[in-house]
Amino acid sequence: MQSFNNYQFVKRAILIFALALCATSTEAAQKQNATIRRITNPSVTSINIAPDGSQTIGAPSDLATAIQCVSRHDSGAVWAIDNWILGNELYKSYQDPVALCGGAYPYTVEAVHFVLQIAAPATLTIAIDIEEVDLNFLPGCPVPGNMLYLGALTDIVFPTGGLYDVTISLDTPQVVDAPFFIGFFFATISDPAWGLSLVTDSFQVPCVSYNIWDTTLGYVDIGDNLSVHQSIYPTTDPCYNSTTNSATCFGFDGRILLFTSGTVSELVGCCQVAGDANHDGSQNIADITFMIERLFSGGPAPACLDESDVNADGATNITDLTLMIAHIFQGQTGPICGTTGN
Ligand SMILES: [Ca+2]
Ligand SMILES: [Ca+2]
Repeated sequence: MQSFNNYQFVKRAILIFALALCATSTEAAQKQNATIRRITNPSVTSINIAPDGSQTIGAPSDLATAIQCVSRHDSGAVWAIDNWILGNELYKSYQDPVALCGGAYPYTVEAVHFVLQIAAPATLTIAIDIEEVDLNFLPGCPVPGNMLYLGALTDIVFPTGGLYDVTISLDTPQVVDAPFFIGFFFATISDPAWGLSLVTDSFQVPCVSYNIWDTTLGYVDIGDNLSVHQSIYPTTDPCYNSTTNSATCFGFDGRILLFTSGTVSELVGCCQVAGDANHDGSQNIADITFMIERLFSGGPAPACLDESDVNADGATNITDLTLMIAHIFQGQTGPICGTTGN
């Protein structure tokens, strides 16, 4: 354990040292070159990084369904922000998978996912991290707080230009008891020839996506970056030109495509409507659909497990589904509130 702690300390020291090297004026000036492009008909290549750092390339897939990820939010349009990633900087994303998917904390973080677009082959060195939420630093706006997990620096090989969905599995799954931040650190200094682009969706939400490239500016909220915007740009307009499909400043219209996947806990001892598997207050065929998806397709966890345990035997399985089908379609007696929480 002692050697592990020392290892973690050294890695953190490297990150802090790297950030300290950032130069405020130079980096801010480079950010002024950022432009925004709409990515249409994205063809995505999946890159999976195992805990040992080994890399596997998957088949191209649709961005919205590329991975089973409980915190994913990229159902809208996708934007590439060019000339923004400099390297030697941090990107962060607020995560509340329980609010998104139901269930309860604690939540076990198993992998971190992010999307990048690149114009040419490149190798990037990246580390992923998890932080607590700090609610005191900026009133009304959560920012990353104490670090909970810091992965090893990992080389990711992008074999050719394209849109990449990168999955990095944690070497040890991390259990969190509340919303949290995840992030990645670009150790590599970006080469303009790579055409490396940050990717966002089209839902502008403040206090969710952050970038930090120097310690003076601190965290820059890319969903509400007015103060930084005004400091380095002559106008506050988003500057996006729909005719030319381009922009001359960073009116970032979305959240960084930076997600986590893992497992929510299931609520117990909470039954209000027996058989109300989807916890919407009524008992009907939608609950059967919910149970089928949960049992056979990796669907979301029920908000209240006892409402899915319709034969009250303390377990949720196909027997409960069978009973619900018989009840809804054949009028069979039941269901009753489950006992998983007792
Ligand atoms: Ca229901
Ligand atoms: Ca049962």
